[in-house]
Amino acid sequence: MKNTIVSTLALFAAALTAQAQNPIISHIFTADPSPLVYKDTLFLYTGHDVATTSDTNYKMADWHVFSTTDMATWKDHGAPLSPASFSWATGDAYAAQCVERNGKFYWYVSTFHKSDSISKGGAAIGVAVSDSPTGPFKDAIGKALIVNEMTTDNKHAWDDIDPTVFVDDDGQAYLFWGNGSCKSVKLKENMVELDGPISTFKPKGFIEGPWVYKRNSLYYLVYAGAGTKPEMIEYCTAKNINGPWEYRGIIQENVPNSFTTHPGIIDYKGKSYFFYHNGSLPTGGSYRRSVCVDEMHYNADGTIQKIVQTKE
Ligand code: FUB
Repeated sequence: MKNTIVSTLALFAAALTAQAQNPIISHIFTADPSPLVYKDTLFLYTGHDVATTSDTNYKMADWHVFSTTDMATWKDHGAPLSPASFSWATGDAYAAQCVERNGKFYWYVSTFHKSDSISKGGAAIGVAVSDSPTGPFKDAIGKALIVNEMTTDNKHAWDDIDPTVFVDDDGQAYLFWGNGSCKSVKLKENMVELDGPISTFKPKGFIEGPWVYKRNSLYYLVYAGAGTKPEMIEYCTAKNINGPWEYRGIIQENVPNSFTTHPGIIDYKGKSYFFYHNGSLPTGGSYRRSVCVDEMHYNADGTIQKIVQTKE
């Protein structure tokens, strides 16, 4: 009887909490969250930091998938994709986003191009495809979708990272990405070919990590910016996906113990959620980050209220 009461109370407490403690993934280090709702499930695609505490740069081995149906328990589906899945790629698994279209799942990733006849190397964006949100995924086109070149001083150019894909109500898909400036291009209906010229623009404070979506006919461009360092999350809105983008302010201040943060926004079961990462796990830091989530709220005019970062 006593056990029954204890477990009933535990269930009641869990229902009241209805959200896991932050960071929501604690058995590995995760970064650059990208949520996707498919049917009744929220899938979360993340990067995977494997740097040691003495490393002074990123080491990101692969991309992971997690899922939840209650925002409290997260199932780890492993790492169905890594730079090694792309024959043309080498190096680290930077930020990525998976979107669904017509029952297929397209995972846009940032990594690096090998030095070959196509490129002298540098940041590049690829796309993998699967019939299932948890994979198996394979390179959709056998080459980079967006490929950069070394700069003249032989350093990697950083422009071509952090893809986000948005499919508008009329079916037109757009790829946004960038570091330093933001770039956008239309995608063909097959989701794996560009459909027109690339536009480049500079939202106020923009550093990297764009996330594009639409709510009540208003387009949102949320990104990691640097009003001060380390990064904060800022955003613009527009009545047209091609802009002009109006700067609307900061929605998340610096996060604990990480230079970067990275937005991922989704509505699920009647609530809006803001995913990001910080370095708050024991032994965590800028290269050992952890994905978190907090509820987000809009004002009546569509502006976003400041995110309250919680531990629970
Ligand atoms: O995870 C590596 C880089 O850090 C991402 O590409 C950026 O958005 C930042 O989160």
